[in-house]
Order: sequence, then structure tokens, then C-alpha cells
Amino acid sequence: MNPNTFSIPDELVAALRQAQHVAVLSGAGISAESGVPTFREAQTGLWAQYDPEELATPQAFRRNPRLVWEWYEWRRGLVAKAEPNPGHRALAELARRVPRFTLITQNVDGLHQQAGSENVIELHGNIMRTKCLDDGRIVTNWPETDEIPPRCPRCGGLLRPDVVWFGEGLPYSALTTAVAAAQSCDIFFAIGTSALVHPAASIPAYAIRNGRITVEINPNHTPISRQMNYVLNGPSGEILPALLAAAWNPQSK
Ligand code: BV8
Repeated sequence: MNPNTFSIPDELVAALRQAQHVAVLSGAGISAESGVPTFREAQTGLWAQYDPEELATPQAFRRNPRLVWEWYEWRRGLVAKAEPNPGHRALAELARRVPRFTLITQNVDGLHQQAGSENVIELHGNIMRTKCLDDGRIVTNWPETDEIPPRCPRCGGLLRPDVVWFGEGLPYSALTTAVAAAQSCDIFFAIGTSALVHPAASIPAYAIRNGRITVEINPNHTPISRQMNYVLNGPSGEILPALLAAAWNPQSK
């Protein structure tokens, strides 16, 4: 990982202060400092032998529903122990500072909402929500059972996490709202995303093509870095608070 070398450009601070609409696309990296492993990081223990992109598919669930259900139970346990970090909290604060704020996330951990962000657009669902495989409706509780995965109390179908698996379409309204925000915002941030998972990874291109001010926050280089107006190399948990301090507490600069 290259050393975290970031400085906050004055012109970006000025643009942020006068922005009417700020849009953010966040990825697993914004939750890294909360201890939630990013999607690509090696999995630990029992799960080290599996590739997340193999497990997070309808095929894997059809082939071995118990294994996939238990993988999500393990991940839910990690997420349940995680707390929002200063990066999540800075975005909740930013929403209070600008007239219009659109937060789009690829993450399924719900940490933005825990940090106080509202109207979060969850492109890939939420790991803490469960739905019926057959009727697709959310199930909030089900009878105690030794059967894994448990079954839908309404129709008896298998229960599954309410996330978007590889090969599944993203929620249409979430995706169209995200694209519209990228096209019409004043400043677009891509934060903690490897920009590899589509179609989410194509959202920054709408801001770039529409001449919006674009900012990437990531310790590493990504496929979109070259096209962004600003690239701040470092952890979002440090950069975002520094950016807000520079914009709204200039004396702390
Ligand atoms: C679909 C839920 C079709 C599940 C997830 C082109 C166009 C369209 C599709 C494709 C395409 N090419 C390939 C595809 C197929 C596929 C895809 O994109 N594959 C990839 C691997 C090439 N896409 C799909 O299958 C999508 N569906 O296209 O269906 C369709 C259409 C209509 C109708 C039917 C079908 C579905 C994709 C969604 C998959 N589900 N999550 C679960 O979580 O179990 S995606 C999953 O990956 C997570 O949500 C996660 O967010 C995402 C990984 O991306 P990132 O968030 O970027 O995370 P990553 O770990 O990659 O990177 C972390 C970054 O953070 C790094 O850059 C790192 O440097 C940085 N970082 C680290 N520390 C910090 C930091 N940054 C800041 N601060 C730090 N401290």
C-alpha cells in the first residue's frame, strides 16, 4: 500500500463550501477502519478457502444453501460488532452542511445509517435484512428451527439474505436515482471503492462525463483514479474529517 500522502486542496475546500448538491458513492473501504473486512480481503478461518465472489451467487445458494447461509451468519456477526468510524460520521455531518446530499453505497453493513446518514441508497442490499427466496418479500422473524437455512413462515420457501448476489440485477430505483445524482450533483465523491464491481463501478463515469467536480478517496490507485479531478490517497476515516474541518472549521486547518 503506498504511504498515505494526502493534502486537502484549497480549491476543493472552496468548491465544497459553495456546493448545492454533493453525491457520494461509497464502497467497502469506508468500513475497513470499522474492522469490516473489504470484500476482496482474504477471508479468515473456515472461510479462507472460499472466494467471496463464488459464495455471493444464486448458484452457490442453490448448490449449498446451508454453507451460504452460514457464511452470511458469520459476516452478520462481524458487522454486528462493528461501529461507524470517523469517515461514516463525517458523511453524516456533510449531509447537514450542504443543501442537498445523496449517499449511494455498495456496502451491505448498514454502518452509514448507524452513523446517522438518512435516505441511504443501498445498491447491493443489506446483510442484516432477510427475505424469502420464493416470494422475495422481507421476513423479519421466523420460528426457532434446527433447519439451516430457516424457512419463510408465509410460504415455506428458503430464507436468504436481502443482498444483491453476483448475476442478480440491482434494485432499479436505487440505480437510476444514483445515476441521476451523479449526473446532476456539483461534487461527486468515490470513497473506498475498487471501482471493479459493475454496474456500480460505472456510476462515477456519469459524473465525469457531465463535467462534475469528481473526487476519489482511497489509499490505493483504482481504474477511475486517472479520470478524477482530485485523488486523495489515504484512509477515508482520516481524510473526510480533515476535509470537513478545512471547509467549516478553517481555524483547525
Ligand atoms: C449484474 C452484495 C446483471 C453481496 C455485492 C459489467 C456490467 C454489468 C455486470 C458485470 C460487468 N462485468 C462483470 C459483471 C458481473 C458482476 C461484476 O461486476 N463482477 C466483477 C467482479 C467484475 N456484476 C454483477 O454480477 C452485478 N449484477 O450485473 O447482473 C443483471 C442485470 C439485470 C438483471 C439480471 C442480472 C451485481 C454486483 C453486486 C454483487 N454484490 N455485494 C455480498 O456482499 O455478499 S458486491 C460486493 O463487492 C460488496 O458489495 C462490495 O461493496 C463490492 C466490492 O466492491 P468495493 O465496495 O469496491 O470493495 P473492494 O473490497 O473491491 O474495494 C475496497 C476498496 O477500499 C479498495 O480500493 C481499497 O483500496 C479501499 N480501501 C481500503 N481501506 C480503505 C479504503 N478506502 C478508504 N479508506 C480506507 N481505510
